Amino acid sequence: SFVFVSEAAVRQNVSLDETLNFGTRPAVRTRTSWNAPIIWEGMFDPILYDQKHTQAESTVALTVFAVGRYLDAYLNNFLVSAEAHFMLGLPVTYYVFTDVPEKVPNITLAPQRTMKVIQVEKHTRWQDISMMRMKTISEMIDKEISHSSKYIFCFDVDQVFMGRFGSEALGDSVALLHAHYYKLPKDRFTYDKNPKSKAFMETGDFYYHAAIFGGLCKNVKHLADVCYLSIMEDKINDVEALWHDESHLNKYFWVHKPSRLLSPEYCWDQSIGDKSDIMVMRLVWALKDYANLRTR
Ligand code: 2GW
Ligand code: MN
Repeated sequence: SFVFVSEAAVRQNVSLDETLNFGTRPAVRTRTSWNAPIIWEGMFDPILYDQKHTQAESTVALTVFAVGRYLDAYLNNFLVSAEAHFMLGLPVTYYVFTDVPEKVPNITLAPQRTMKVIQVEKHTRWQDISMMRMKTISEMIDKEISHSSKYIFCFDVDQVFMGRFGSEALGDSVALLHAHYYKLPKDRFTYDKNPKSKAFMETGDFYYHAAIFGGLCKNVKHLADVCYLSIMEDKINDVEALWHDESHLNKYFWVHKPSRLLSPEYCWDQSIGDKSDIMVMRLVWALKDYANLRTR
């Protein structure tokens, strides 16, 4: 019946998300209270999504930062695996931000896929390396990305694609459910609880993971601007949110609800014991060598 629904959708030109099948994953939550879909394997017809986005000539930008030791540690595997799994069939532009452009690996890209390497400064504190991404993303959307790509996705570099990460993930404003929190009660969410921080929130909808966010350029630009301004206001007030940019991102998505949520299938931590909901690992956390990478 699912295939039938999809074929009918192609003929009748109904909106793509009307073909989502919310009944196929009874064990997990597939919609938010504001009716945004939460994307799990089995809910969507990948061929249909790809067809429609190809017809619509959707284009996608991916941003990733690899500064200091994170370049050697993660960038090559991230990019090689993205070539195998990320938005295959659609035009993709990678924006790689690094302090040492000449060290970016020379990867063979498929047709319609290009890479731009942009030099950024290496902030001394790792918290700033992470938080200041918001400023760079905002500037680059204005300068370049909004002129050439309809959608943008912003990624942490310490992860590896292992399965399809396709056009079903595209949406106006896209957030990711954090693998460690999607099953926990709200009182366990690690929001910033310091009233002095702009990221302060007492409760929320979900705990989102800042390792992936995306959407239409204008929406991600707004997100990056709001988060960056909040981060700077915290600096003036001499406070720092508990989980840095992730705390500000959670506050942003509490105030501006995302239109689409990605399940933890889109960013899984393989050290989690209970994998019962995970039908496919599309992207997994890379192993972290904290001893070598986080010398502060
Ligand atoms: C970060 C922490 C400690 C030491 C180094 C770095 C670091 C990060 C670095 O030396 N170089 C660098 O390029 N980064 C970039 O910042 C890189 O893209 C990396 O993926 C990103 C976030 O840092 P990461 O991946 O170590 O942080 P996580 O995996 O603990 O991530 C969550 O929390 C962060 C804030 O604390 C961010 O919100 C991140 O988006 C979250 O996934
Ligand atoms: Mn990370």
